[in-house]
Amino acid sequence: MTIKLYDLCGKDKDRRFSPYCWRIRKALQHKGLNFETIAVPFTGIADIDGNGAKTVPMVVDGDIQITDSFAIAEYLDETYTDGPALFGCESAIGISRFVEAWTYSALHPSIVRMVAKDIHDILEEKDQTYFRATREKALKATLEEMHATRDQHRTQFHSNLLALDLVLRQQHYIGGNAPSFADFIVYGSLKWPAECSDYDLLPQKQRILDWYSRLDQ
Ligand SMILES: N[C@@H](CCC(=O)N[C@@H](CS)C(=O)NCC(=O)O)C(=O)O
Repeated sequence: MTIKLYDLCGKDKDRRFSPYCWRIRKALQHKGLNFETIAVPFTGIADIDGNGAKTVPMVVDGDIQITDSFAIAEYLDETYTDGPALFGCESAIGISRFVEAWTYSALHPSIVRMVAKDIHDILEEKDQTYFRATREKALKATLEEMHATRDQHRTQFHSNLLALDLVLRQQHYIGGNAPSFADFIVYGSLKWPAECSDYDLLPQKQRILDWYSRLDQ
């Protein structure tokens, strides 16, 4: 049976820019599983299952329905044991939790401020109103204010990526010799601005650019 992945979209339904949904798209591809994506705008999330879902990704696999990208990855590894692993062992789950928290706390605050206005501009009107209201409240600045200071956030973002550059001096992937869910977490966060903005925010660090392009296939 084909797995369904509910995936955030812009006004153009082919515009998919959610970092969390990209993690799961990569995880499904990595495991060689058949899946289809279903485009959902911000204001359509609550209607996905008629149950008031709050976030995407949501994966539906037969009778199973799961939200939260990390829980989905754990489910896929536990259920589909034949394909390549996303974690492989208990400690990899624990370390991936650290990578998830690092990505959320060290990368996302700069990324969202650099591209919030660009995200707004690719949404349909109803979503634009929702996005502006929720993000301006959460980030305590208007989309235009964030846009005006995005070069400062890029400087901060580049210094926060030092940890990734240091790891890639030792190995090809965060997970070692092969990609794992930890790589997909960080990759998804860099794919997010690439899919919703023309702003050039990746650092000119060859190891990071090479790692990103190996995953971006
Ligand atoms: N912890 C969740 C976070 C998912 C999340 O925040 N998704 C965003 C899209 S990138 C969302 O659905 N936001 C809904 C909203 O802002 O109303 C996960 O890992 O799946």
